Amino acid sequence: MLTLFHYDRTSAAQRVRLCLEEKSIPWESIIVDTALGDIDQLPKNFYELNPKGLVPVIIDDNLAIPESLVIIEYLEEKYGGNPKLKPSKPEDLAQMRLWMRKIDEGIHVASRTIGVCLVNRHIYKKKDPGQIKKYYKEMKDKVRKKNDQINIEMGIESPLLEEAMIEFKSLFVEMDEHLSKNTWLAGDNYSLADISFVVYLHRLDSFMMRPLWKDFKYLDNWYEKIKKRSAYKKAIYDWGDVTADQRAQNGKDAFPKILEYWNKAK
Ligand SMILES: N[C@@H](CCC(=O)N[C@@H](CS)C(=O)NCC(=O)O)C(=O)O
Repeated sequence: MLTLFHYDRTSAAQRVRLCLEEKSIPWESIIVDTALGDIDQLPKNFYELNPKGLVPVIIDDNLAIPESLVIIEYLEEKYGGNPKLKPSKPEDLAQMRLWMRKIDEGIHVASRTIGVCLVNRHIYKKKDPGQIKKYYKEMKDKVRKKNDQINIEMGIESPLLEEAMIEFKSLFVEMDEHLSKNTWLAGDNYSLADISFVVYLHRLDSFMMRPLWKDFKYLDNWYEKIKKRSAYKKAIYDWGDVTADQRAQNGKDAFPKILEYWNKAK
């Protein structure tokens, strides 16, 4: 059976779970949660599965695959079935991939920035400093490490947080404009593109930031529609989020500053 390494609230693994649940692919769960700063949670051979040491990773037929966007395309190709999550027309497929590229081009990093500035930095401060030092010593992605250092030090005053909000606003403007003329992001049906982005709306929503996009009605309707899918409940809500209360509280506290960044962005 397919194995997924993941934890409750990770946006990258949420999209893999969304895909697995949409297609009713049987899978078994292995929780690997280093996000609160405890690198000892990594299984011993984990770097062989993913040299970056991050989740999600799947193991399917003895093959280990990291990177959520690669995994979900693999699942679509390997398991097919219903619903089909990839458009058939080449032009729609190109559009799906163009949307998805934005994630690795900056959106995922922007999402981590928001998380570190609002929540992780507060959690890390309460941990044993030796443990956090080890966590960062082992971190393979140097850009991630550098960004985290700035975000931990500066919190909501971090210039990276302002950039992250600008990035999200420009994404949401583009999505809203597209969704004003189309039901889904790529082609006529729900696809991997929709799955890939909805997890970030869920993330911002968990920070109580949904009022930011209240005027983007096409985007908000799209979000509402996806949340009603039964796979969404299984993949997102049923797994929960151990940091939910802190996320909601810190998000509310930071909202005036977040709104200031949001309103400054074009
Ligand atoms: N580009 C990767 C990003 C993976 C990633 O950022 N994973 C995060 C969770 S969303 C993680 O493993 N975090 C653990 C940590 O921060 O220690 C993907 O799409 O799979």
